[in-house]
Amino acid sequence: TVAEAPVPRVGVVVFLLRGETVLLGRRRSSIGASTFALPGGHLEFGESFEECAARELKEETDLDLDEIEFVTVTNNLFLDEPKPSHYVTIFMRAGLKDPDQVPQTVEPDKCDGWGWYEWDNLPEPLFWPLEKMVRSGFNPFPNSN
Ligand code: 8DG
Ligand code: MG
Ligand code: MG
Repeated sequence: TVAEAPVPRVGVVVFLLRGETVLLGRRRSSIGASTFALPGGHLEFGESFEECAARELKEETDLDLDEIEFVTVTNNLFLDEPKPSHYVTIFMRAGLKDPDQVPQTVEPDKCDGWGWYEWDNLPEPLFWPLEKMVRSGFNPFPNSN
């Protein structure tokens, strides 16, 4: 079979905020393996950003989201990867429907586990699209910019 021409894909990821903290997990996926990243995944045909965010969070953490809203978008080229990729990444923000809900590692093949981190004490290394935003001074907490 002939390899298909690569195309840009859409990723939807979530700044899930709880008090002063944000949810991050260490990736096991090929792109960004062993770096800390936001939960999220690929936009499916016909989905809204909010629907994708809620679905991916449920699939990856079993958490239920509340007050999901769009924050920003970035264009990310992963051309040096074994399988070169291009993602338009949609960053959403949300809270927990139930603040006592605990994130589960539903996909241990894709993520080592989830943790809550303070924005000024983030783990390293961060997945570089997120690292780039942090370095530019971006802050996901409302009323902080
Ligand atoms: P799926 O099969 O569940 O749909 O996808 P996934 O396996 O969960 O996809 P993913 O890699 O977690 O997310 C899709 C892409 O989004 C990822 O390959 C690159 C882009 N992306 C960023 N930043 C981040 C981030 O902080 N977290 C996640 N999960 N993806 C990100 O550019
Ligand atoms: Mg996923
Ligand atoms: Mg994912």
